[in-house]
Amino acid sequence: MPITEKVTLHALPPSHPCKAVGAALEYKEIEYEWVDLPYGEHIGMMEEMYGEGKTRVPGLTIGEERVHGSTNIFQRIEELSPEKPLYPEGVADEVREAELWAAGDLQDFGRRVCWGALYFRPECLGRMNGIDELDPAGTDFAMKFIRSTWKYHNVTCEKVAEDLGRLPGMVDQIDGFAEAGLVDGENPTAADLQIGSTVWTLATVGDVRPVFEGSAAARVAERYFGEIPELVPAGAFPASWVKLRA
Ligand SMILES: N[C@@H](CCC(=O)N[C@@H](CS)C(=O)NCC(=O)O)C(=O)O
Repeated sequence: MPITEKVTLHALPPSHPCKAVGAALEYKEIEYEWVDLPYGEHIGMMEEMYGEGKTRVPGLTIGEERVHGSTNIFQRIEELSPEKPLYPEGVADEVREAELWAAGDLQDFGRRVCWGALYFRPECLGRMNGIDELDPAGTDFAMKFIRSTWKYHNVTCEKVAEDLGRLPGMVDQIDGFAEAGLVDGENPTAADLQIGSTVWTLATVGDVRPVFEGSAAARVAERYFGEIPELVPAGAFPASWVKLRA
């Protein structure tokens, strides 16, 4: 049964789970409006729409219905629009498990590595909006903002170095998902879209791009989210932190 009610995705522009939801709606051919909320004000606006404590994006309204969080949204649109399944028969539970991992562990990892790299190259913060290099005043602002993200996401150099050490294993794990038929097949699964959107974001960091080379993770990121620009040039992290795949 096609969805006939108005569908609106409440998002923040660089958010990887929002991009995953957008890609799922497009794949399902569900017409929707993407609404970017103003950063900062998004907290109150989200709570007003989705309920107390639901401050983060994405949220999806389907007529009067409110669905909060990417994994709830994926599940709901699958129920409402089961054609072109995101959880294919036979591997549905395994796909869901891989999706939950991607929306949890991998997503957080993406935040720490990206904000981690930008700390060392704050003048690159505008690149996601097409500004190649911020001017000195812009860089002052960027430094303050990036420091606030470190505090918010509990980023430390110790954690980032540990994350970078774990990354080759995570890329291998995604190759394992591909071998098990959970991702990188003919049609996208929920796991493809959740993994792909975070890997796309991660691979904008020049230092970690080589870790993805030739992997299923890189293939799904590019296939579903397009060519990956280098937003933070290689050399941001101390070289000894970066580990390649064996
Ligand atoms: N795992 C959740 C994560 C939601 C989340 O952390 N969203 C971020 C954007 S990627 C957000 O709203 N950040 C702003 C904030 O925390 O206030 C999901 O997939 O829905």
